[in-house]
Amino acid sequence: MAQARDWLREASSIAVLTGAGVSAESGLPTFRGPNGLWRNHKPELLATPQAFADDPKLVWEWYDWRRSVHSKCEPNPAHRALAELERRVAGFQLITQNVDSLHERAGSQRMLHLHGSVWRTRCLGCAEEKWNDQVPLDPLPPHCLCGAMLRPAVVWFGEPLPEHELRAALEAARGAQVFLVIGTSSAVYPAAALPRVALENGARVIEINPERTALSDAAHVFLQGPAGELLPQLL
Ligand code: BV8
Ligand code: ZN
Repeated sequence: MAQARDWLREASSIAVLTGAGVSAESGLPTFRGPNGLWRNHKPELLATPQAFADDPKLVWEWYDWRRSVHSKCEPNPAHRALAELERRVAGFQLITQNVDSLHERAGSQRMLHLHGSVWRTRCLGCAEEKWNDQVPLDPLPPHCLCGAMLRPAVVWFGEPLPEHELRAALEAARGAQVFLVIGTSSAVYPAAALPRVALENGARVIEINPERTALSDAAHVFLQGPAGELLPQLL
C-alpha cells in the first residue's frame, strides 16, 4: 500500500480501468459473481445480438430489471475516491467497462464508457441514440418515435467497442505513469488488454480486487480487498 501511495503521489498521468466490482458495494451484482444470474440465465448468453434477435422482450426484461436495481443504488466510497483523484491529478482518465451511471453520479467527468450504458437506447431503424431513464420501461420492448424497436445502447459480446472510446482508452493506457485496475476479472477483451498496453509502455500497474485475477501476476502491486475500503485508504 505504501509503494502504491508513493507512485500515485509522484504521478502526473494516471489512468484507471474499472469493472463491475467497483459497483459491488453499491449493491449491484457483478457480471460473473455468485449473484450475477437472472432467472437462471447467464449474463454472457443474454448480452448478445443473438439473444436479442431470438427474444427481444426477454432481453429487455433483463435490462429493465438491471435498470430498476441500478436506480435504487448509490455511489459507494470507491466511486467517490475516483472522483476525488480526478480532482487532484490533471492528467487523469477514468475508463469503465460498467454500464451503470454510478461513476458520473459520484462526480467523475473525464471518463470513457467502453461498453455503453443501460441508460441509453439506440433505434434499430433510424439509429438515434438517446438517454432514457424510465423505470420500469413501459411498453416493453420500447419503440422509437419512428416506429422501429429500440435496443439498449450497450456493447454485446461479438460487437465492436465504440471506436472513439477504445482509441482514447488505448491512448490513456500508453501515456499513463500509473495504471489502476479496479474490480474487474480482466476476462473480457479488448478492455482486458489495456493494462497490458500500460505495462508495455512502462506504467506502474496497481490492481485492487478481493480475489486474484488473470492480471494479478503481471501487476506490480496487488492490493487484496474491496475497493470501497482500499481506495479511500490509498488516497
Ligand atoms: C469484440 C455490456 C470483436 C453488456 C459487456 C476468446 C478469447 C478472447 C476473446 C474472446 C474469445 N471469445 C470471444 C471473445 C471476445 C469477447 C470476450 O472477450 N469474451 C470473453 C468472455 C472471453 N469480447 C467481445 O465480444 C467484445 N467485442 O471482441 O468484438 C469485433 C471487432 C470488430 C468487429 C466485430 C467484432 C465485446 C465485449 C463487451 C461485452 N459486453 N457488457 C451488458 O453489461 O449487459 S462485458 C461485461 O463483462 C460487463 O460489461 C463487465 O463490465 C465486463 C467485464 O466483467 P467485469 O467488469 O470484470 O465483471 P466480473 O463480474 O467479470 O468481475 C467482477 C470483479 O470484481 C471480480 O474480479 C471480483 O473479484 C471483483 N470484485 C467483487 N467485489 C469487489 C470486487 N472488486 C473490488 N471491490 C469489490 N467490493
Ligand atoms: Zn427511430
